[in-house]
Amino acid sequence: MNYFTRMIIVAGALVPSLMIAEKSPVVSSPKPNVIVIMVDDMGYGGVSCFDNRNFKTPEIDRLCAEGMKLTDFHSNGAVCSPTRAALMTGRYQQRSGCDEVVNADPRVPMHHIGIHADEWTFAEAMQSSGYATAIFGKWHLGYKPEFHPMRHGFDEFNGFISGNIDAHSHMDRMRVQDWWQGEALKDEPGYHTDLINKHAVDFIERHQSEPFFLYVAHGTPHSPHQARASKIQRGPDKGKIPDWAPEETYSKDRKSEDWLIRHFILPVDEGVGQIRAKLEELGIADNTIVWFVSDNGGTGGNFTTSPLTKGNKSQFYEGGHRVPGIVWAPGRVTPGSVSDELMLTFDIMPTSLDMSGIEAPEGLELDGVNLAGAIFKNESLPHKIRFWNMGSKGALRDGHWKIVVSGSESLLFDLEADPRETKNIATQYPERVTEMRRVYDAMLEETIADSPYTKPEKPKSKASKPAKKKN
Ligand SMILES: [Ca+2]
Repeated sequence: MNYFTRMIIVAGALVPSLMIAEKSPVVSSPKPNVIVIMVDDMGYGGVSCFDNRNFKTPEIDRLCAEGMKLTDFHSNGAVCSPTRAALMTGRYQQRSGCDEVVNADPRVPMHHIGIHADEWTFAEAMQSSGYATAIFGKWHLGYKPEFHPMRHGFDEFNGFISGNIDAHSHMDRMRVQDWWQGEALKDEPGYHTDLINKHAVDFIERHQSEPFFLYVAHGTPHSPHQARASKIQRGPDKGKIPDWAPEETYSKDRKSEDWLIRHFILPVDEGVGQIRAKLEELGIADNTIVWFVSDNGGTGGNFTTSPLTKGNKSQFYEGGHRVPGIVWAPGRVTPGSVSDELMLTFDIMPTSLDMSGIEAPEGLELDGVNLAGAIFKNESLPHKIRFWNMGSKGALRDGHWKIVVSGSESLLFDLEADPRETKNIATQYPERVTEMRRVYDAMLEETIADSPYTKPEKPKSKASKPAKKKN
């Protein structure tokens, strides 16, 4: 049991007896349904079954209590687009050239990059195997028509391309209307989370008798932070409360520090409950696997960071990429089980492909691994080394050892002895640091070589500054 499991149990979020529940048999069923629910900018402190000390998230907690809690689950990126590229390709985001945030501003070079037509995506793989496929919510993998989700294996799309939109007016931060229905830019009135939930449940209902792959990509709790009854922040109706806004029910105390975030996150929690209830109502829960993950760590402004982890979004300390991870699969996953195995976003695709009997095209090697043994049988995974990078910053994990890289500097942490990364012990282990840095540099060089893009050179005066983290 590692520090994170221990601390979570101490915090009372899990009943320890659940952890020793008997193993469930693995049900062998062809083409199980796959649902990936991805929240945006939610750190370890975002849900109460992990470390939310401010309020409860009952439906997500129920998913966790009935499924497996992944205590060492990490987003591939410390910001939005890179993690989403890794999810969609099963590979390090450097290979698809989507290793930085796709920017909403057309004057910025990173506005024009996106997921290349040559990529073999998660959705394409599932679609080609007879799955109905849909994404509802945030795409954030490029603005050009060739980057659109409908060109990358999705049959259906209701949502947005940008890194964030106004929850009501659906305008991005450049004040551009950004709500799509399929390939058409066409608004739908409603609070973004409610629209995503509605479409997800409707899609499940319509495809109950065939295998489906559903990507539920919430824009919450990314800024702008808006509850259902919050004012519109962007567009001609700025300052108004939308007609459709219902009365808030979770708390009347608007003075409470977490009021806004509570009312922002709990509609997502409701949606998780609606999805689970619909699967059970239709009798397809035992042939469905639901993943609940975040795309990067929390921000100070959304109160989802956790004192169990250091740092936050855009950083390569644990707070930037160690995120809540849950897998729920009745009959397959032991209820209340916990896995301390190191897992990353890009492992979800190879795990799903294996379960559905889909093989990658010849010559294509995925970086992610099949997690089936860990999540269905609670087995240990083979040892693996993992890296994170954006610009001049990054990290490398080798077992419980981790280096955090900034330019030419490498800090060393022992996550077993020091999970909060408080003591840089690089000077005590110079040979280990040198070797881990060598591996980091080699992995970065090898993956970037696959990128279809030549990155624009950054002005030298800014080379040592932190990478832009907007969005
Ligand atoms: Ca994000």
